[in-house]
Order: sequence, then structure tokens, then C-alpha cells
Amino acid sequence: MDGFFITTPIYYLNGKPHIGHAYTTVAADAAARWSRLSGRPTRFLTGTDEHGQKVMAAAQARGLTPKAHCDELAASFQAMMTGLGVSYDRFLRTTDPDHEAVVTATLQILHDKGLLYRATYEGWYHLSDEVFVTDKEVAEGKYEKEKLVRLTEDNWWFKMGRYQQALLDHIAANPDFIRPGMRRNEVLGFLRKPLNDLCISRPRARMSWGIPLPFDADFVTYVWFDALLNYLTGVGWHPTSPSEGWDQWWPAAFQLLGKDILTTHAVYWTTMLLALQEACPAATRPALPRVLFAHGWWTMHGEKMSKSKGNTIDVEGLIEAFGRDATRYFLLREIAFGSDGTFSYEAFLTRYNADLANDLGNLAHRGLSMTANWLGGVVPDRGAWGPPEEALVERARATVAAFAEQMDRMAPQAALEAVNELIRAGNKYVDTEAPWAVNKRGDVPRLQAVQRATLEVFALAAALLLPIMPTKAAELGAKVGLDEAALARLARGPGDLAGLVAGTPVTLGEPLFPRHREMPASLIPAPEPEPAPMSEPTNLIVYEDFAKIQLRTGKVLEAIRHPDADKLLVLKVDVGEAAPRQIVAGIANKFAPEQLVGRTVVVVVNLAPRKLRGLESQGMLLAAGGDKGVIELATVPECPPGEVVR
Ligand code: ME8
Repeated sequence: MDGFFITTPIYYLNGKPHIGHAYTTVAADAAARWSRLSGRPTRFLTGTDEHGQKVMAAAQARGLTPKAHCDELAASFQAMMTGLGVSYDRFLRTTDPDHEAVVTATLQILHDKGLLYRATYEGWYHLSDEVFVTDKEVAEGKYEKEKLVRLTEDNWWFKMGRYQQALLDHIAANPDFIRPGMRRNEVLGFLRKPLNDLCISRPRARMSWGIPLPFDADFVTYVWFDALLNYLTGVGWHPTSPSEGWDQWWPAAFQLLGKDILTTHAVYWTTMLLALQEACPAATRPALPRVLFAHGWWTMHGEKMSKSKGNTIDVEGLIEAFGRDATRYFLLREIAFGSDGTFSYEAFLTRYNADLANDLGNLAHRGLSMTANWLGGVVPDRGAWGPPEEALVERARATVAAFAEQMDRMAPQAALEAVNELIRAGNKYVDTEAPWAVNKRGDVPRLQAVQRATLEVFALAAALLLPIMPTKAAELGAKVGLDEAALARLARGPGDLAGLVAGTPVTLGEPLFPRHREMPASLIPAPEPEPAPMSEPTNLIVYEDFAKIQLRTGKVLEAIRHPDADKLLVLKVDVGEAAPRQIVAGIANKFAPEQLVGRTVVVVVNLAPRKLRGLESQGMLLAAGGDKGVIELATVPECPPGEVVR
């Protein structure tokens, strides 16, 4: 049987993981678990992207070597995944030796085939995105001017442009290659312009944290060229000495990604594979993945949640408050895979209470407690099973079919909606059949049928929830005597409500999804204190006191988040001295790092250096806003750096 291989992007180690990373990973995990339920050999790859400018800058800001920094942060991504019960088969780090070997060998084979060349680039370069930007893109205003520098530089290039037509042909022949359809159209739009070649190196003199080019010691590999190859390393591929069985996994069934990295996958990655088809011996020619699925973004207050904006939701807090399975459930149930969605704690609470505490909780309670009270606490015979139960069977069959179809097409939200409907139908059935009335009139065969049908619906719902809420689903199943293997059979079965064994004891136990009336206090941001009325200044100083403070204009050259403090940014500021100063400023609540680069600010330059959360700050910026926090920075836009301010 062909294997099922699914991947997530590998995440940059320039900050701690957040809900966005959890999202893609949990979606892939649910798909992998669903595939495993059918007995299909399944492989699930995730990991971390560790080379390049962003990661190097983050490490430098913490005074750590890139490797030490990455070891620490990779562990925090692994911990996030463990916390969410993610069942990856490999967590690949791009600093792993087998990956570095694959990158080196791939570069060599493409070089030998004449698909790489060295040439001088003259033009715009975007510092934080690490991309070369055309004059046209600059004219179109696609990039913020402050982050662009003019560069003349020798580099190695991949002949990407020559695969443009092949890529277009592939997209035309495989309508599901890029999903959803709107993303496919975006890529087609992008490919209407001539496709340029891709710069795949960075001069070691400028950026040394990368895999060396095997044929030119002056360069390291561009981080995206290195990172994308992880998908092949992850199955044991190598251009000349692959592991046996790599082609059981490749091509991937699904490669999941956020819409932010659509072009790098649909264009760079795909053309890299096309080039490898040209350069590799027959045995290692990699096909194109079956589906590239670009999902939407979680936003907060209308903005993409991201490490650089600092508006992220902490996964750990949610897990602590609601449990891993409810967190997984919310992420996959709340928005359609492919669309954007707004994260709010209110929405989390509403969804949790409505679907899990109420609907599922009710069905469990009714099935289990009435069986315990009136039928000796064991799964009853089918008794006087009749038309209402048969109608429920029809319903269950349709649910199982819909669930499978939606999971297979990577639509977990629609799959879960089908389960919700089954649960609601089960509750409605109980309302209509009123087992309390049946019990009252002493009709045991009917009572048996109603309780058995209710428990069967409950068991089937638990089975279908297995890939989404693995821990809770197993606990739910255990209440009616089903182990995971039995649940898996039910999930993949016909849905004929015949999964339970009469006579098996049932356990009511504690509710698995207790109702939460309000969000736990730990997750709610503290209210802002009332501003104190402005008072007249009291402690007057003389001019000589003021003159002690040396102020100078400074241009912000770089800005990144402090790796260990949410409120702090770490800036490199040119104040007219030989080297820029590092200034740590408590302004992350107000500004994203990229908003600051290029601004000319006012710096106190004779403040004694001090350490803020482990990083030395060599000065201070002036800003407006009192105890309530920064409102705006004092800036002098037209002024060169290093001027005295008085
Ligand atoms: O791009 N909503 O890494 P990255 C939904 N290293 N998903 C989100 C999200 C959000 N607000 N924020 C992040 C990189 N993601 C590269 C990838 S692959 C060879 C190299 C998820 O750390 C989403 O999957 O910036 C997105 O594509 C990914 O995290 C980006 O993670």
C-alpha cells in the first residue's frame, strides 16, 4: 500500500511558538491520525528552520551562538507539540547532519548539471525578508522603503525561470495541486509575469549562518533553498544515496502551509523539484507533491498574529485552562481550513461550552446516567429496536460518509460539523423518545432500544473525534467499554450503530468537558489602571542639571523582539559613533520591530549601560506617554544621526 506522507512548514526559530504554529501542526496531526486509523502506512513530518539572517540576529541579540539559541528554541517548539499531543514521526531540524548532507549533495548535483550559475546582482534587497526586490516591486510600493538597501553583490543563482512553462502545465493538468482554488489563482497570477531566476546563496562575509556551498567557499546557502529540501530529507531521500523505501512516502499526499509562504512553495519548491527531475538519476527523481494546501491566518484585532507583531496567543495558557483536546478542537472547528479567522477568548469559551460541555456532555450524561439508573449500568440489548432507531442509523451512516469525505479532502471543520450534527440529532432523539417516560410506564424493551441507540450514537461520536481529540475520545470510548482499536474500527466502519457489546459495564464518571462560565483569570489581560490627573511639576531643576543629560539623534538600523520579554524590543541604533549601539526599549506593546527600522529617534547617550532581561542596553529612547505606556516616540525625521539635541 502506498504510504501517506504529510508535512507542515518548518518553523523559524526567531521566537517562541504561538497559536499559528499550533494550528498548522494540529491540522496535519489530525490528518495523520485519520490516515493511521485506516491502517494506511503514514508518515508525518514537522520541524524547525534554523539557518539564515532572522535566526542569526535573534541569537546575536541574546548573546548566544546560533546553535545554542536554536537548541533552546527547538525544544520549546517540541514542548508545544508534546503539549498538544502531536504525533509526528520526525521532528527535523535543518541543522541535523542528514539534512545538511542532502542540501550539499543537491546543490552539487544541480551545479554539475549546469542549473546553477554565479552572477553579480545589482539592485534592491529587503533586509528582514532576505529577498531581492525588483525595481518594479519597489515602484509598486510593495515593500517599506526603510527596509530596502541597494546592493551590488556576487551570488549563485538557480535557473528557476526555465521551469515556468512546466510549472504552468502541471498546475493546469492537476487542478488540486494548489488548494484552495483562490490560492491556485494567485499563483497563476504571479506566473503571468516572466519568472526570474532565484538567488540561492548569501556571501559568507555578510551572513555566515548557513550551509556552505560545496563548490564555492565564499558562500552559504540561502535559507529557503535549504529549508524546502527538508521535505525530502524527511523521507530519507538523497540525490545519489537515498534510504530504502523513501519513495513509499514521496510524493507527499499533503503539504500544509500558511498563505504567507505560498509562493515559496508553489513556485520555488516546485521548480526545485522539476530541476531535480532533470538532474537526478532515475531512481531518485522526485515527483511533485500531490497537494499544496495554503490555509488562512489567525488574526487578532484585524492583524495577522505573528512573532514580529507580538500579538500572539500563548498555546500553553489555553492548554492549561481548557486542556489540549479542547484547544485542538477549537482550532480545527472554528474556521474553515483555508479561510482567515479572528481569535478571541470569547469565541473559544462559546464554542467550548456549546459543542463540548453542552451538546456532547448532554448526550454522554443522558446515555450513561439513565443506563446506570434503570438498566443495571450495562450496555443493554437492542430490545424493541424500531423505526426511530433505524432513522438514527440512516443519520449515522450519512455522518460517517460525510466525515470521511471531509477529512480526506482536508476539511476538518466540515468533518466536525458533521459530528456536531450527529450529536444534536442524538439529543433530539432522546428528547422525542423520552426514555424517562418509557421507564415510567415500565416498557423495558423500548427503554433498552432507546438507551442502546443513545449509547451507540455517543460511541460513534467518540470514535470520529479520535483524530481531533485523541485523549478525550479515548476516555469517552472507555466509558462504554471501547478501547482505541475498537473506536478506530467504528470510525472507519459503515456507521450502522452496532459498535457496542451488550452486557458491557458503562461508567458515568466526572464530566470530561466541565462547563466554564467565564474565561480563567490567567488568560484575561489585566485592565488598564485609570490615568492619574496631570499635576504641576514639583521637583524643579536648574539648567546645569539638565545639561548633564546628553541627547543625540539616532537612526534605528535593526529592531527585533527581545527573546525573553514580551514588552521589550532590541534595537541597533546609529548615534554617529563608530559602531551602532544596542538599546533595549520597553516599547513592544506599541510598536512592531519593522515599524521602527529607518526612524530617527532621540537617544540619551550618557546613561550608564544596564542589563534588561539579560541584554545590555547602551542608552535610552525618548518617548511620549507616562505610566500608561508609550504613545509615540520622539522622532526627528529629517535629521542625520549623531546630532546633538537640546
Ligand atoms: O515561514 N495563522 O516559518 P514561520 C495561521 N521557516 N498560521 C500561522 C500564523 C497565523 N497567524 N502564523 C504562523 C516560515 N503560522 C519558514 C517556513 S518551510 C520550508 C519554511 C504558521 O515560523 C503557518 O503555517 O514564519 C505559516 O506558514 C507558518 O506558521 C510560518 O512559520
